[in-house]
Amino acid sequence: VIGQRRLVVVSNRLPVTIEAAEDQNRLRPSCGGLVSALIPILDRSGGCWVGWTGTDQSDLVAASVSDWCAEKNYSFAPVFLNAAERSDYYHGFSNEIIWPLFHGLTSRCQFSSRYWNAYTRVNEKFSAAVSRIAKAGDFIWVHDYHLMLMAQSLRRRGLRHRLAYFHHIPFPCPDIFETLPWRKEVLRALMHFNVIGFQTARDRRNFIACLQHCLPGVRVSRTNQEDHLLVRAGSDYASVGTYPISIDYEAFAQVGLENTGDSTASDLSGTRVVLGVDRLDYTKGIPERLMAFQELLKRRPELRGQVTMTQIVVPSRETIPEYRQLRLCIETMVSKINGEFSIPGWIPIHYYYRAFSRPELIRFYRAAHVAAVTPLRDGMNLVAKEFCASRVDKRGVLVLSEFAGAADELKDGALLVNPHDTEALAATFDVALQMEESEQGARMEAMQSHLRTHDVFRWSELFHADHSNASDTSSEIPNRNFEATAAGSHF
Ligand code: ADQ
Repeated sequence: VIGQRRLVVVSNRLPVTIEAAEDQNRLRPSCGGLVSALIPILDRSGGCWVGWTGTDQSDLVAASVSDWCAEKNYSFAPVFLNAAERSDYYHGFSNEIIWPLFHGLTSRCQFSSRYWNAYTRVNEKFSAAVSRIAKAGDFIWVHDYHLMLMAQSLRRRGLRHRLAYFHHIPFPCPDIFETLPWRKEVLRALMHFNVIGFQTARDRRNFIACLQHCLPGVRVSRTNQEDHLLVRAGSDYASVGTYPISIDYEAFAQVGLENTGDSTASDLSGTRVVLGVDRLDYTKGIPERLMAFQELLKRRPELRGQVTMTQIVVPSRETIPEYRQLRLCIETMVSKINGEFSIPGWIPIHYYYRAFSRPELIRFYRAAHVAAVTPLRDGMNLVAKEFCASRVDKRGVLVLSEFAGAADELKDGALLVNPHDTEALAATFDVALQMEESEQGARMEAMQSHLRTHDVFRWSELFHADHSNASDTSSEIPNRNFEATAAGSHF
């Protein structure tokens, strides 16, 4: 319950991964930013999570996911997808169109109307699942780009709840967004939500600019909150705001304290460690980072034997050929660099391709001298925040891509870099490795003091408060000074 309302989270996947066996399914928690952020909220407030099981229709799976919740504060409402839906809605529209397009990588997009048709059908399917479980007064909170059409289809089903949407990934500028053949349909559907949240002011500005560019007649009005606007498109009104997502800060800080003095991971080799922790994805800039580390070893031969890179990759989207190719590319690079630079007793890159538990990840964070969080583009990036929260010793340097949403909040403490600039990235690793402890402490304190007060619970409370205040109908909108905005007006 959030406020007085039951929380209903809707996202593409449930937060569990199911490994099917003949007579029994094994379930384990999924890894990824959305799950990391929402689980602490559901743990605390209870509620219901509507999402795909990752499987076809199955009674056995339905029973397993319900068993999983038996000791939890929340329940699951499973959605099942068949092979065609998985291929065209998930692999196709979501992962081959929206994901690359919204990260600015248009050349990777495979536009197809078959994908679009499947996307609309699956959004309907999710709406049917929500309609089945929705009760009056629920706080229905839809998450991410897989489900941008949901409010429209819920309205068609007659649902009258206020509906909230949070967009976890970047929102592109009009020059990129306009290449989407279904640009108007997507924007019109989004405008059926009452509250729409973005990670950064830049994403929110891009969304408004896309509305102005693609939907003539859109009106925008400022509110008394700096980062919030009220938008009108036809008879639809939405409050559009910036809500940078965060982490359960104390959970990372406390595990860190329990582990003080525990020297695992990198300390084994006695070298200084540059750490990367990423989901397998081409947006995370892993090959670019490896290249920069190689450049550092070339440029500063005296660091050989002194510095190690630990790169952890959690498997993701493994059934998609592009992701399998990326894995191969990373593993080939790791092996080439290790082949070229290893000396007896020292290997330059320690590479792990698997998921770790929270305490294990925290040990890696604590043992690192430098965290290299260098995505080519990222909605937020929670690894950057988790690293800072784990550093109860106030040591360690965050090297952060200027294209991660987290850069907005952490720019005073992190060393910001352009991940495409190999030489600059190598030089930044060098600066980070040489940084005095006093400067490390001051920078870490600046980041921690922000994160301590801007944790994931605050994020959810702010969203909920705005959802509660949002207007249901146009008659509730106060007499505002809506600006008949031409494309190019800045908000
Ligand atoms: P992701 O792209 O999944 O999230 P991110 O925010 O970095 O990216 O979250 C990754 C999560 O996975 C972290 O919580 C991390 O601890 C976990 N993780 C990574 N490697 C792991 C491993 N080997 N074992 C276990 N856990 C691992 C999307 C957007 C982001 C946005 C989030 C939340 O792409 O930009 O920050 O949603 O909105």
